[in-house]
Amino acid sequence: TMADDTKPDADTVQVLRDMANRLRIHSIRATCASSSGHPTSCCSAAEIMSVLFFHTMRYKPTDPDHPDNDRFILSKGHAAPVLYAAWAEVGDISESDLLNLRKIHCDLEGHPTPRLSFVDVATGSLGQGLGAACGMAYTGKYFDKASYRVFCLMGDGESSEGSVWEALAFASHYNLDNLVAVFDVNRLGQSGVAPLEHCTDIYQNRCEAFGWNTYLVDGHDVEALCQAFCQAAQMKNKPTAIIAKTFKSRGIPNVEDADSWHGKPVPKERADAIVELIESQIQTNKNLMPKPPVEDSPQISIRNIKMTRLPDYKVGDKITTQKACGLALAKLSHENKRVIVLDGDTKNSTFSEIFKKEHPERFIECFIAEQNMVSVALGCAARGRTIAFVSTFAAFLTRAFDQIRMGGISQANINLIGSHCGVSIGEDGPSQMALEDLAMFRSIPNCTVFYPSDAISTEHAVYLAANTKGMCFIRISRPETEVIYTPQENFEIGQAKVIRHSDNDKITVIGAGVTLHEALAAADHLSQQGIAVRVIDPFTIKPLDAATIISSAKATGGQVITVEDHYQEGGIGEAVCAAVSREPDILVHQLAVSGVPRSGKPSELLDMFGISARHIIEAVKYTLKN
Ligand SMILES: Cc1ncc(C[n+]2csc(CCOP(=O)(O)OP(=O)(O)O)c2C)c(N)n1
Ligand SMILES: *[C@@H]1O[C@H](CO)[C@@H](O)[C@H](O)[C@H]1NC(C)=O
Ligand SMILES: *[C@@H]1O[C@H](CO)[C@@H](O)[C@H](O)[C@H]1NC(C)=O
Repeated sequence: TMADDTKPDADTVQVLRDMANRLRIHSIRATCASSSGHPTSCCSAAEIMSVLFFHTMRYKPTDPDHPDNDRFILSKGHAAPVLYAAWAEVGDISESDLLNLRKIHCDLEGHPTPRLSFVDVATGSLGQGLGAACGMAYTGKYFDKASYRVFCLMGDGESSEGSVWEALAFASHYNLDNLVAVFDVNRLGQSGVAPLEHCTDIYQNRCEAFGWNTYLVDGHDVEALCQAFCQAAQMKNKPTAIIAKTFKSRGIPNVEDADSWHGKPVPKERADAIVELIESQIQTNKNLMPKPPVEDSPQISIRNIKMTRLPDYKVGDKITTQKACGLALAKLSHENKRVIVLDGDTKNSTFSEIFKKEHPERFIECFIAEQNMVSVALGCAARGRTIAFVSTFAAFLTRAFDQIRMGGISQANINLIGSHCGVSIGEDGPSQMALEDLAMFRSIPNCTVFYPSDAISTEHAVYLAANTKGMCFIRISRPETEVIYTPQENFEIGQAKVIRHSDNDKITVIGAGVTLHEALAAADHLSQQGIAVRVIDPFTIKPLDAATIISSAKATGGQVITVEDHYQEGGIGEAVCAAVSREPDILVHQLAVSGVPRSGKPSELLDMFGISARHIIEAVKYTLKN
């Protein structure tokens, strides 16, 4: 009954207190064993963790990633030992394994990663957990329409991150009443005090200003915590913030609330005495079991999505890959109910509005908060609940690079679509031009990077991304370009297309997006002068089809020209150089954008920045002369 939930009986209160102290002891022991880690950050949160894991949250202890379970995100990821301690007390980790914290063969890493079944998203880069929690809560409320709830534990220091406030705004805008954020206000950060110290009322006022229901509690009072969590569960239409006043290193004499103890294990020679003191406060050895979840999330499948109709374009049609991408998402939406799209107020530029028109209930407007948008997508995709596509200008994804990087560490299944790449967007000028995005996404482990050059290949890129594990990036362009493939053409990741070739090709030109069309124009021009050029569309920049590139290069005298609407650093040319680096007889000449571009017509910019057909023709002639 509700009365039971609100007011745990005296026995339960004592067991929860004792559990908090057990979590402290595990955290102290584990960090001593590894001679590193953050026991002091664990100790401030011990009661919060005890109450969440043994009183509030509903989940299956033997099945940590069950879809019906309540979710927990440790946004202050450096407190990982207390999370591992909780799962040890639940029974999912052996107590002896806790002492392998941070060791090379143990998955109990310094900060949580999804190598562990109870971790949905990697944390440790501060300020990102709440955004992911928002994605899980949005998914629970609007897609799964299920009972599970989402809890996120944050530090006061990390709350200086702007991304925290992006997430706070998102959660109240979407009435995420299944979401609870706990602020562990222990006054201290890493190198000194957090800016608001113990002014918990300021946190409360700010959260209320952001539209949240709030409770101020003593974060070491398990009864107060139980009550606040229970009240949060009754709250309709608003997310709840629990502002918990705590003390860093709580329970460790001379260390509690003291400066200069962040990220330090207690001195080895004091560890036994500290543990004995904490142990002496434990009065019970009763074990609590978590409440089982309500089993009401739907059975879903997100695998093996088929293209049931061929693409509806004819060779020679003119359409931008941006529009083709929006149309492809709309088409994909009919093949699987769990396809969702997130956009950051650019839906009528990226054409994701075409998807929205078909399925408004599966479109999340994330407003102009790209970091949060990426974190929300990570949360939506966690536990395989959705196939999430994020779309915005590729240039604006760069501000979410840290979130993207953390998505890579999470081995997350999200798909990012970056529009308006390169100087070819024209008049809007350099602030809107993505010229670094390939470098960024190529550097993400296991990220598949698609760079389609026409509408047909764009549609295939979208379908392949939906079916590909790990992160995918699709780079799409603003100018209209001709459809060059037939509807029957088949596309595979890592398989380039040789789209122009003859027996006496003198050189291989590799372009993608608009520059592929420049390369084709150059090849046409050169063929009139009797110079045959081989032209390759790489389709995916990562993985890159090295075999096709090398065999083409060898067939054309070892001469290769790359041309890209991107900076040289980290772009297609460098990817090709890496692919041929063990081939002594292949020479790569790179054409890429350099310097700071400006406003102008797309064709003027392609020419001014050295990547137009004219420059390709010049480069071919220069190469063949030398
Ligand atoms: C984005 C980011 N910046 C800096 C750090 C380094 N760092 C790790 S913990 C920490 C202090 C965190 O303070 P707080 O959020 O109050 O957590 P506490 O340990 O006090 O509970 C810092 C600066 C980080 N992990 N992530
Ligand atoms: C997007 O929509 C707004 C509102 O209808 C309109 O003013 C704007 O011009 C549109 N932008 C583009 C690029 O179509
Ligand atoms: C991820 O990348 C590593 C290193 O390149 C590779 O060995 C592995 O096969 C990749 N995994 C997947 C699923 O692509």
